[in-house]
Amino acid sequence: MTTLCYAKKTCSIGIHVLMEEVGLPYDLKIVDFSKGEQKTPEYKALNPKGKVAALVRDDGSVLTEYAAIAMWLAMTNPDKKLVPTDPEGLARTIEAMDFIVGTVHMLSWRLFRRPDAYSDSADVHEQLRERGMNAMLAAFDVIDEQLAGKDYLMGDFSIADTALYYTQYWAVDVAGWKLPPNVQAHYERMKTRPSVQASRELEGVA
Ligand SMILES: N[C@@H](CCC(=O)N[C@@H](CS)C(=O)NCC(=O)O)C(=O)O
Repeated sequence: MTTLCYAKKTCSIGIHVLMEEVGLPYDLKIVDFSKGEQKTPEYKALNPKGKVAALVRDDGSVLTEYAAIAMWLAMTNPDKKLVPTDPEGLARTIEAMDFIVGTVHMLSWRLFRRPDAYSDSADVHEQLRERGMNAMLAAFDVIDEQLAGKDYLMGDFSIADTALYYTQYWAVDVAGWKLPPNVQAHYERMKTRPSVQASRELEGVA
């Protein structure tokens, strides 16, 4: 059975939502970051990057990287309509996901959360955190404009929305920031989806 390797409060929550959207049986394997399990030889044998999410598929092969996993789930379950199929819609979905994973997550949130990864000087960590926060809030302003007049990033729900969802979770539930109005409304809308509710319950997220 397909197994999702996940860690609580991480970007894997977005893939977890997609597993629920797909609706097929799957297993969950928790990777406990508090015990450093992502860096153990056992886990690195599975994913040498030492990161989540990782998806172990029926044939034993492992898929990593948010956009790749999301796209594979969408394309192997076409009846769920998780990604537009026309060239413009597909390109726009990748555009939105790349911005969220590359800019909101990797360039902004990581700087806010892990300033120690960028400098050994503890005296600049607060400044780096502030830069990360400002970059993330500026990125949400861009997304806010994209969401104007729409329920979801592509109009209809798609894999881009679950990427946005995990960054919204961090901004609101972890950092306590205020989101711009359309992004906040989108987050509330996401939380009404049974897939989001199920994944939150399974991960013990309030
Ligand atoms: N570009 C990767 C990022 C994956 C990633 O950074 N995951 C974080 C959790 S949000 C992780 O596993 N961090 C483990 C660590 O830094 O030790 C993706 O899109 O999946």
